[in-house]
This record gives sequence, structure tokens and C-alpha cells, in this order.
Amino acid sequence: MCGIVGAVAERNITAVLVEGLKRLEYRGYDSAGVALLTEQGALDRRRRVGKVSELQAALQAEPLAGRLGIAHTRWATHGAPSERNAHPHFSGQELAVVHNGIIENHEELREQLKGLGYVFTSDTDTETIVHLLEHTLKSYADLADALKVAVKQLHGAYGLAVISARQPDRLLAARSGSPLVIGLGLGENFLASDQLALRQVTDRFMYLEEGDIAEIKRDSVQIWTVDGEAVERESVQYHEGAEAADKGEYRHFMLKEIFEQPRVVQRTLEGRLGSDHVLVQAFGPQAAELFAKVKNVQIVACGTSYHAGMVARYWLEELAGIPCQIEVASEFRYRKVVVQPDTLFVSISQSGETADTLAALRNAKDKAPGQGGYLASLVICNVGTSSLVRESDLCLLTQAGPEIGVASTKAFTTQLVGLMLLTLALGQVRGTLDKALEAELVDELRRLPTRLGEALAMDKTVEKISELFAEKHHSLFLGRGAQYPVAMEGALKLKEISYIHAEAYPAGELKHGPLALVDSDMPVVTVAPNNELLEKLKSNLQEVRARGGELIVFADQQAGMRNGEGTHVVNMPHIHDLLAPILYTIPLQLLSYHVAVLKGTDVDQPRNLAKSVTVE
Ligand code: HGA
Repeated sequence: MCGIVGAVAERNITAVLVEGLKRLEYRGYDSAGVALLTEQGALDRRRRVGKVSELQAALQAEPLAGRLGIAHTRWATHGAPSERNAHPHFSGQELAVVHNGIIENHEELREQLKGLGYVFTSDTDTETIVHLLEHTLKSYADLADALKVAVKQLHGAYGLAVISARQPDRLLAARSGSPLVIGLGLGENFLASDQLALRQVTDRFMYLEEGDIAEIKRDSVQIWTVDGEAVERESVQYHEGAEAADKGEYRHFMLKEIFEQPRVVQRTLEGRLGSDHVLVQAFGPQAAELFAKVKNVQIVACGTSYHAGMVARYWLEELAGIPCQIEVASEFRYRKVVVQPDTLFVSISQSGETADTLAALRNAKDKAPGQGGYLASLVICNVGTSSLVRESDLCLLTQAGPEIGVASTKAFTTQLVGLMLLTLALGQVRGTLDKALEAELVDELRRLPTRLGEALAMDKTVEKISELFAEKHHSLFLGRGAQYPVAMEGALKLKEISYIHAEAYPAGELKHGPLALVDSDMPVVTVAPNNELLEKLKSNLQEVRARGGELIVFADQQAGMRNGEGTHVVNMPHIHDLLAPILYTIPLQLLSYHVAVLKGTDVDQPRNLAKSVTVE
């Protein structure tokens, strides 16, 4: 959520830090700040509430230059978004810290440090870190030594970057629960919470692991484990072009990402399909052996990823004959669960750093298989270097590429593709999936990018329909079967970016309550399956029309649904029932996008939300 950027170089690095922040802005953006060691050898900072552009303006009005610096975009967890709470935080004039995460024992530390005479100037948990470190420096003169000792007293999660005016040749970093990556340059080195921030300056990266502490100088990097043991971390070359952080011809990142879906779905399928079957090895060398033992699946995820998991439950039970349970991670992690023998734990996360999902995985791994624990863990994730990927036994990486829009789009559809591959692989290995059906679905998956392109071509039709929402404050989304979670995802998108209250219901539940809300001010959006549930759904729609509700129906062109008074039917390309959830997501994404544009909201950075939720 928050973003960290740091640099140590022989040139002025202000522009590098600010550009890095801009690239991370999508993660969290209530305030931003930068601290530099100036030519006079003192630390100075600028902090502003709002977007990075506010900070940029402040830097233009009052320039700041230096060769060592740290910067931050904040998404407040402790203390309101305000200038005094914005990072970097100082202890005296010689030590500065930026922090991602949460220090759980901050109250206790604050009392202790106040007792030692430290004066707090913010309400953040982060400020306790900088004073604690200042205090530790009194006994351990070297910054790295002091940091190693100080972090031992922190409970919670952190990614930290530290600079000191007394040791002007180094940038210090510590990671526990929040990702950090070192960018390696020539005679200069960098640090960030996401490599995306640094692709402007380098394509060589070194990922810190849990507990690592790093001392980064212009021409060297030294890393220690949590126990103080010196370690080497492999450096890797990043290949993808830096264009991902660029909107190109599109007005918003969200729209660009919606239109990328045929390509990224194609990429997610690449190398994973045989002629008539899914390649099980795509899940890792031990996958076949493990999958053969799976008797149950437990899915855990948050937000949009949770909706992907809900679709997968229909697939896993129908296609692979495997009982499947699904729960949101923030609940699951705090609940005593009874684990059925031979249950595969599946997590889903775009970033692979979602704090609740990661905590759920760690809990799940507490007990050994056979002793009340899970058989194994598998993650469907978009970031190969993330904590969830590193800590799971198996993974399937989606190939969505960086997703900048806070409202998830291409991450969702590629997750669905990953989950369909998982379903087919499990069914295949366990012998519960009909071979002819597998071949048919593999064929359909190959055609899916084309179908998605056809759905995108309906953009103008959907844009026209979005006008129906311009003056509305509430709406209902209906679906049945595996289209119910698609309706939930459609409602979430509309809420997130247009701030219209939207709720999803399985269409059969309408008469058990929500029908009371239906009137001409409540548009009802329906994703119609083209299966045995269609006739039942048609009756549900009659119930809405009879109350004067305006209907927007996305239906298969072969379903025989017609436009009528108060009923707007959008004909969708024909697709296999089982893949319909992926296709029908597209018009719902477009609908929320166009409604948000009409309403004039901040599409890519909706209020109160942040990407990659790395705090609880
Ligand atoms: N707890 C710190 C940092 C918050 C954060 O990492 N958000 O994503 C603060 O509130 O400033």
C-alpha cells in the first residue's frame, strides 16, 4: 500500500525519488514525503498531504537536492493523513525513517521512549521506530548494528528505509512482512517497496527476504539475516519493458487494463495447455503427485480475488468432483478451523503480499499434514517474487503484468483462468474429469482471448447503457450459479470507482428481501447464464419488471432475450457455459468504468482505497 523509494548515488537523486513515488502512487496515496541529505550535511525534508504532484509542487517552490535520500507515499494506518504524520519521520535532525506496515507494540514503545526524553511530533506508529533507533545508536555506533538490535524490539510488520546524517555514505533497509527490493546501478544503488518504482534507473534487482537487513552503499550491498548472519541474495535481471507504468493511448489505467485482457489471458494460458489437456507440471514438479492425494480444497482470498475463488468453487465441485470451501482471509485467519484430511489450501492474491491472505497461509502451515494440517499450499498470484509465492508449496503465476488501477480487472480474469487450469489439472490427475469434456474446455480456453476481444468490442453499447446510472444512488446485481460471483464482482467494481451503492444477490433470493427495494430508481443488472437456470432467471426478471425496476441484462445471443419497455438486453458472444463467468466480467467492468467517468470520480485512484493491501 505505502510506497518506499531510496537512493544513494553521486548525483542529485531528488528526481529519481519523486519519479519512483509517482510509479508507486497507485499503491497508497493520502500523503507523500521525501528526505535528503543536503550538501551542507544536514537532513531536510518536504512532506505534503495528497498526491505526489503536491509534493512535486512543494519541491519546485522550495527545491531540495542531495545524493542520499528516502521517500514515501503513505496510506495511513496510525494517525490521520496529515503533513505531520507523513513520512519521512525524524529523530532530531540526524536520523530519518520511512516505513510500510504496522508496529503493533507502538504504544508501549512510545511510553518508554517518552520516558527517555524523546518528543513525538506525529501520531504514527512509525515515529517510535526512528526514536528507538536513535536511542540504540547511543550504544551501537554503526547504523547497521543499531538497526539489527532495534528491529528485534518491533512487533508487527515493517519494510524500513533509514538514513543518517552521521553516516552519509549508506542507506539502510530492513524487511519483515512488507516487501523491499534493492535496485543495482553502476556506482549508485536504490531501494523500493516494488521494483516498478526503479525500472526507470535499473533492470537488476535483489529481493530482500523476511528478516533481512541491508546496508546499501554506492558501490556495495551487504545483507544480514535476522540472526545477524551475512548472506548473499541473488541478483536478477528484469526483462519486461518499463511501459507498464504508462497509460499509452488510454484515458485511464483501468481502461487500458480492461483492454489488455485478451493478451494477458493468452499469456496466462501459454505453456500450460497440451493438445487436449492441461499440463499439470505448470503447477510445479511435485504437482502431479500432490494433486493425486487431494480430497478437499480450501480457498482463502480477499476482495476481487475472493470472487474469483467463489467461481472456482462451482468449477471444482462440478468438474473435478472435489468438495470446496471458500472464505475471506480476514475471517479465516482468526478462526479455529477443522481441516478435513488431504485438503489443499489455495490462496489467491494479485500482489502476493495481501496481509490477511499471507497470515492465513502462515496459520495454515502451522500444523503438519496428517496432524490436523493441510496437505499442501498453492497460490494463484500475479507477482512471482512475492511472499505468498515464496511461502507456498506450489504456485500458478498469472501473467497479467503490473496492474496499476486500484480496481482490479485483468488480475481477476487471469485468476479465473488460473483457477480453471487448476480445476482441470485436479480433475485430470484424480481421474474425476471426463476426458472429452477436458478436451472441449481446453479448446474453448484457446478461443477465449478472441471471445474476450468480441466482448470488448461492445464497449460503445455498454457506454450508452452507463447513462442510465448517471443520477442513481443504488443498484442491484443478479446472477445465478457461477454467474452469482460475477454479479458480486460487478457490484464491487461499481461501488469502488463510482461510489454508487451496489449489492449482488443470487437471483433466487430476490423475493426473500431485496425485492422490497426495487423501484424505478434502482437499476437491476443481470448476468444471465445460458443453461438450465436461464428459465428460472427469466421469472426472477419478471418479478423486477412488475415493480417498475429498470433491467439491464447481459445474455447469450442464443438465449432469446428481447429488449422491451424498461428492459435493455445486451447480446453477448456465445461461449461454453463453464467459461461464461470470465466473459461476462468484461461488460460489467466496462459498465462501472463508464459510470465512474460520467460521475467524474478518480477512476484509477478511488477515494479511501489502495492497491495491494499489505496491512491488516
Ligand atoms: N503505519 C504507518 C505506515 C502505514 C502503511 O504501511 N500503510 O500501507 C503509518 O500509518 O504511517
